[in-house]
Amino acid sequence: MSVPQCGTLVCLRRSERYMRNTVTYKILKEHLAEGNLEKGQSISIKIDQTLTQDATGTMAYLEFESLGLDKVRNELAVSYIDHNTVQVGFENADDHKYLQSIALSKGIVLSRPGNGICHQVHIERFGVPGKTLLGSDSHTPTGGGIGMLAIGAGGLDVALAMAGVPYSVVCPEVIEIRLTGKLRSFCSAKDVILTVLEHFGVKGNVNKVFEYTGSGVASLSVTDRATICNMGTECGVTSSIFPSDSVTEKYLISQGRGKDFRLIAADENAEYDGLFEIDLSKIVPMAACPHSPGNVKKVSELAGLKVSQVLIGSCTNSSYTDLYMASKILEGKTVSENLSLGVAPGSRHVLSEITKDGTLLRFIKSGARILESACGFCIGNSCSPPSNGVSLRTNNRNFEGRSGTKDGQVYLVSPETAAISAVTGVITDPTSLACDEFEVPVASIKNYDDSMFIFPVENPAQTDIEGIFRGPNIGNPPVCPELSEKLCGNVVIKLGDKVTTDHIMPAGQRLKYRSNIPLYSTFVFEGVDSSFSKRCIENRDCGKANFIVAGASYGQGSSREHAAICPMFLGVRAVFAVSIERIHQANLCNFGILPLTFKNLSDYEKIDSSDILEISDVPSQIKAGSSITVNNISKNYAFEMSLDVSPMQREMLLCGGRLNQIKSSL
Ligand code: MIC
Ligand code: SF4
Repeated sequence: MSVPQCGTLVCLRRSERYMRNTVTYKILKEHLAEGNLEKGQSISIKIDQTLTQDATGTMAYLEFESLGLDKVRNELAVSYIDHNTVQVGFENADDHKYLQSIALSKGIVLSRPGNGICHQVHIERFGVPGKTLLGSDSHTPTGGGIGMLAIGAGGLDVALAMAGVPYSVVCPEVIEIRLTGKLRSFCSAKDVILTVLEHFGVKGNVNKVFEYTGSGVASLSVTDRATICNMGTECGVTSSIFPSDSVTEKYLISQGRGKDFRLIAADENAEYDGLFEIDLSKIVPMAACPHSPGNVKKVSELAGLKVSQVLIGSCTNSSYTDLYMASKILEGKTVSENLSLGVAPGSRHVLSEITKDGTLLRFIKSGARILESACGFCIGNSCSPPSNGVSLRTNNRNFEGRSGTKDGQVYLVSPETAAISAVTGVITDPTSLACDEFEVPVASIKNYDDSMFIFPVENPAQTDIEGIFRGPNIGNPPVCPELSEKLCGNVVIKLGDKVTTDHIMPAGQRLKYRSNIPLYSTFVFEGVDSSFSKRCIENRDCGKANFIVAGASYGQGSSREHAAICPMFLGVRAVFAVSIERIHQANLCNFGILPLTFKNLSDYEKIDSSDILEISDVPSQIKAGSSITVNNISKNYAFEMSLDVSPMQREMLLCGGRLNQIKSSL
């Protein structure tokens, strides 16, 4: 059977009207603090809400502490504990205590471990259409599902937003993704975003927002929309957003938060920088194949591949609807004896809902292993697949080694594809199911149980935790070195394209060292080149600079600022790359590392690992403009790199990083 074509990309010429009339620009305009809403220009926007999670949160709060403020200054700050919930050793437990105590002291809402994954819970309890949200997690744009302009950033940027400092960002291009039609049975939101990824890929989409429009939007629930916005991150966009409509209103009412509803839609005459049209009725089940979310194929092309493991959950696909659908597919069947099925509900609320309607029982009867409502397998801290095993997962990232098994073959699929494949033991197209679609009951919450949040109190001294707790794993906030007149040193590593922050700073079993920079730094590029940190330390200790050379799309994936802080600690002073992803570029600037991009691709080809490079008159070259002259001492030639940074980033590089720059101005 030939598969219908479902998407077309059309480029439009930009007109002045688009700025006023898209959802993105309406929200940006309401929040504009500095600059003009001209695409490509540097602007600053007021941030209403912030979120952190524990893996990035400890550092973000150490940085916030170093600003010396009594309380957070933004409307709402929420600290979630959802990533490091595996407590082998004292480190994670100590970090949780630190997070609880700092939240209490600074006026931050704490979501306790067990309450669920930050993005799922934030949509449920705090997301408000039309507001801005900055989160120290790259999947913060999940909030776009409820009509928020939600952006992922490094911990320091979030710390500053909590201090009331406007967030600086490049005014984005807005790409319209126009949806028509309605999804067919057993095709879902995950298949939509995988179709988007198939077209846009994982690089080349920096400084864009994907804005969803069209008659098909109304057929998608808020959690479907959240799934789509969540994985827009994999394309590298600044954010993704849906309008706020009657579906949003119903969702908020179902969460007991009808008062937070506000209608936001693009005007009829809104114009965009590009258009991608998707007829939902032509969407087919899709899968992202190893080892990139952009390596997308149709499930039908993969059918029959033997599977060792199936995992349903993560911030992408762990809503009530996702779990209900998967459980109905599993009903009355037992998972194949050659594989293991795990299910992690996205929140405590989802977990409690599925206990009421038979969903949980259907999972248990099918032989599924019920996992904690947390990131768990997605961040590689549990459920690693067997060697070379095929793992089918509903999460958003399948970078090599992220699962904890270096040669694990991770495929990203919808809950429907995951569930049917768990029964057959091989990759199976769910549309081959010979039955009608199941009606998903609409959950209506009378009394949402907020008891696993700890809300700020007037007088923190009256509570149990006195002062701020610091275990031995918690270090001090990082200190950036002063900028030198001359940088001279070795290329310590030469990398190819699409190096992710998981390559730079592994998570999984190393995640518990997030609060201990000297120790965590010893694992930089661990899986790529195990002697990297040792070489860097030797060079650093004899006063030499370390340089990283990389191909296109360096630093894609996670927002973890540790991928900049730890290299900085090891003496890395500049990254020379073909291109650098948005959040990582900002993190490099925040920690005083020069983010340089090649003007000529041939210069990338010419450099070899261990070449000695020299940059003279560094401060004056940074001040002078966007070109930096570099000498390759080993090969005796000079070449030009671009320093493509905003005026504020230029300032912070001159100060040796953002922390140094900001302290004096608060
Ligand atoms: C991820 O999915 O990679 C993470 C773990 O959520 C990260 C944050 C982190 O590294 O702590 C992210 O997406 O930003
Ligand atoms: Fe957690 Fe995975 Fe979502 Fe990151 S992508 S927030 S690790 S569930």
